Amino acid sequence: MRPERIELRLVRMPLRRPFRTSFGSQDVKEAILVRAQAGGIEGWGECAAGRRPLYSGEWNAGAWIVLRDELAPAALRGEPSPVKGHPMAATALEVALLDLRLRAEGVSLASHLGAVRDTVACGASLGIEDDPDELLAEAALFLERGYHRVKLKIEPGNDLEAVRAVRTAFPDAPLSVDANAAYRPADAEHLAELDAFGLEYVEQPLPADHLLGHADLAERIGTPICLDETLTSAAATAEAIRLEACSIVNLKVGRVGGIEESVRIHDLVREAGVDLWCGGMLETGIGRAVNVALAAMPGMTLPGDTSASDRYFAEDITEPFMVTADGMMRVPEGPGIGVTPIPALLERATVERTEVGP
Ligand code: OSB
Ligand code: MG
Repeated sequence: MRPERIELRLVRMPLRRPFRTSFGSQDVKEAILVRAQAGGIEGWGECAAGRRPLYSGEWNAGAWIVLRDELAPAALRGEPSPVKGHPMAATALEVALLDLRLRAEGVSLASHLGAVRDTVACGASLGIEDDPDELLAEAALFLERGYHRVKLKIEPGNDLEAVRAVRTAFPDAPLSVDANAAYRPADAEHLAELDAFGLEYVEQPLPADHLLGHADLAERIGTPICLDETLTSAAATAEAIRLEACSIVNLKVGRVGGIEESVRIHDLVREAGVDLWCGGMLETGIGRAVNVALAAMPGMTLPGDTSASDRYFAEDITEPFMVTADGMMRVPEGPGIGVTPIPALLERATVERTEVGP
């Protein structure tokens, strides 16, 4: 469906609590939203990039230009874009156009994806804390709320003690850790000390391009390895599985360049019998709706990083996503992604807006 109009918006929302990972700390969520219109219908997509290129090479200022000057003009002309890279920017546009089409057809994204459940099990990803008591309090909060898994961000110097404290307080809780690429192959012995804590997995211990490094590490530690940053496409995911660089896959639609690529990854991971779950990038309700639909697919075998809106924001820009007492979240049922920005909340969050020319 060829769009008649495309608008870009940059939204900024304060996070309720600073979110610190091995690559940095953020206290504000900033995201580009793509709004595509045709025949009186509109579709929305969210770009997962942040203010700075720290998780991957994409960042909002760059994504804005590539959307404004390349990706969106090509879509308005009804042409494929020749642009390489920029998967998060491309995803935002792809989702907006798909949302538009599915709304026109009256089909939900979840049913388009072949989703098999109407609620999904939620996990929470907790940032690094300077105060160990704060981390314990955060872990307690989410476990009491019924979240099905708590993931702790780690980095060299902020790892074993923090994990030990949480494990001691919650001997049976499903726990995992995420290093966001902060370790090196020489840290294998140190990482093997995580084996004592009965973790579900260690996520992305080594840099993204260390495919063989992860395969070697997997032979030296007992904790299963889950990959995130490394898995940028279906091809990369297939190679990681074949090399046994990971036994668990985190799928993020923005990291892999869109819904179509996500479906390919889902299908091949399922075929390989490897565990799969849906990651997150602190999305607003627009991106969260997509994640929740993906998390409802049949190959998703572990709880995702799909937390309630109020875990991130005092006020989301859509109707808030909520987690029930048993740690579950409803999959939107309406056409397309099933949610839209609430105009007053969107206006309040918008810091920049532009209409794209063909
Ligand atoms: O590595 O999964 C990650 C957030 C930003 C960038 C990278 C990651 C994360 C998270 C948060 O872990 C997941 C979420 O709650 O959205
Ligand atoms: Mg991760």
